[in-house]
Amino acid sequence: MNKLIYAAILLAGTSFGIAACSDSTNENTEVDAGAETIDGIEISDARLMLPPVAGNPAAIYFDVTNNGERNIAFRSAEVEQAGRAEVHDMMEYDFEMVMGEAPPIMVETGSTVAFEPGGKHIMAFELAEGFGEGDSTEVTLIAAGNRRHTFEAAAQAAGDDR
Ligand SMILES: [Cu+2]
Repeated sequence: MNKLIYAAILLAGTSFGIAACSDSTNENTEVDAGAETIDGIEISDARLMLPPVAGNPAAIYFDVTNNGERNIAFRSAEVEQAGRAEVHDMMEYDFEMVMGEAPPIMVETGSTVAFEPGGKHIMAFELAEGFGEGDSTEVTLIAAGNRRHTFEAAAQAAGDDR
């Protein structure tokens, strides 16, 4: 019950509604659950920067472009090779820039939002044992209505060119 109310509030607060949700069920005809995509969403330059110290979280960067007809707000993320993931942004706190969990990230139709060092990123905690340079993982951006867009990100060693 609480979940339903929460979803209704989220839908009310964004510019897409029930129609957008029913669209996505029609699109999801692929068999592989890992190949979920949202029409019009394109990801480029995806990479996962391994932490300099093993056991620390990794940061995932990419550009997300919305060529679809509706604005879309991504609220959370999942990373296959990590125990959990959070969407982070840098914000000023006590005169210093610190990272913290970001509010839903709006990608307006026709625009690109950069997840990049010093800005928005996906933080991947508890990386799978043995996951390292040259490996890749599925990353899923999740929008309201549990619409999911999955892409691959390859791991780069800390200190590599970001
Ligand atoms: Cu972070």
